Amino acid sequence: MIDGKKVLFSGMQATGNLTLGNYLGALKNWLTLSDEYECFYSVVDLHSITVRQDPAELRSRARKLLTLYIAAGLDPKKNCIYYQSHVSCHAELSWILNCFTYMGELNRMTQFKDKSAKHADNINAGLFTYPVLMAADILLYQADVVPVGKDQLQHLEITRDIAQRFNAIYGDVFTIPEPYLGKSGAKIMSLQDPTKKMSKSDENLNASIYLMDDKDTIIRKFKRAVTDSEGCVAYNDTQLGIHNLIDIYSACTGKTPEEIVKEFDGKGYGDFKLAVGESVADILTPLQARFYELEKDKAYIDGIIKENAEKAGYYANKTLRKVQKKVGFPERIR
Ligand code: ATP
Ligand code: LTN
Repeated sequence: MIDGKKVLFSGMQATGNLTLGNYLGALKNWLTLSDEYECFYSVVDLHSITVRQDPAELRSRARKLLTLYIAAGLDPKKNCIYYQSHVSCHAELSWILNCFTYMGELNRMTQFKDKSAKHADNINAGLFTYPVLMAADILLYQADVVPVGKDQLQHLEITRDIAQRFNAIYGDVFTIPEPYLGKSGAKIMSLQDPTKKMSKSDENLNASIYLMDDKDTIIRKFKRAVTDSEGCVAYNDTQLGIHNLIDIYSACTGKTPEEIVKEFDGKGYGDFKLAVGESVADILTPLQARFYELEKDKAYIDGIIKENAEKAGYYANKTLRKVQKKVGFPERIR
């Protein structure tokens, strides 16, 4: 608890350009939770170097991501928006938690298996202990809830196991976090293959809507979206492409799938796709305008970065000092 409020932690990696999936599945949920909780939203750059990065590009993407958090509507005065690498407690707690995590547990992580298959030439120890760093992120702030997509549930589970193991030995040190899975837009699928999730690392640029795509590009990508030959807008498990478009339209307009099916009764896919594209552009255009405005104001963004790193550092330090004491490190002499 901070000032009587429960604590929320979440983060995103600055790898690749954010997609509509990231926005509807993650960022949009963050916005709705930001009044109820004391929120920490991190740009998790320590995690990013588990795969090779170009240094200049990583720095630039990380700043863009941090700016996007604000452009998407997160108030940086109320939400602690910061770079993970600016708070060294993350790495320090991660080391300690490594000593309370078993190889066998980490071996089971599906993300590790997927990523090591994808980066077979660089299966580094950081990729293996990635979930421990994630546990450190969450536990440092004594987070009660962690909004994540389904793909991260396994990492949340290991975070809870590590915390419970630590608490069983040393007493109630860590809050045990709960995952938070949003309702609408839980999983946005690829526009080119509706059995696959929309992903920022998809090589097919038509498969994903990027948050920075202009209106014409958005409309064009929706026009090309893979559907089926049924020819009617219906919400079922066989018309996967249309199902996905209904989910997107619903998330952007607040209309229910039933209302949408009624709205497009008797109309062709062309009309529907155009409406979906327009509803997405209506959300992304103002977000982009805010982003470009913010990006110009270097001093303002720098101020936020500094202030929030200090705020995050204050809370993170409190937990880290407690943990260091519990495990038996000597007290600091002041
Ligand atoms: P990558 O393509 O590199 O695997 P990603 O697009 O899956 O990346 P992440 O950085 O792993 O993005 O995820 C950031 C957040 O966005 C997570 O909470 C994740 O669950 C959510 N997210 C990512 N893709 C989607 C999607 N298609 N639908 C809903 N949520 C998503
Ligand atoms: N692994 C997450 C990003 C992430 C995160 C976290 C999410 C790192 N640390 C702590 C929630 C809480 C991802 O790839 N989406």
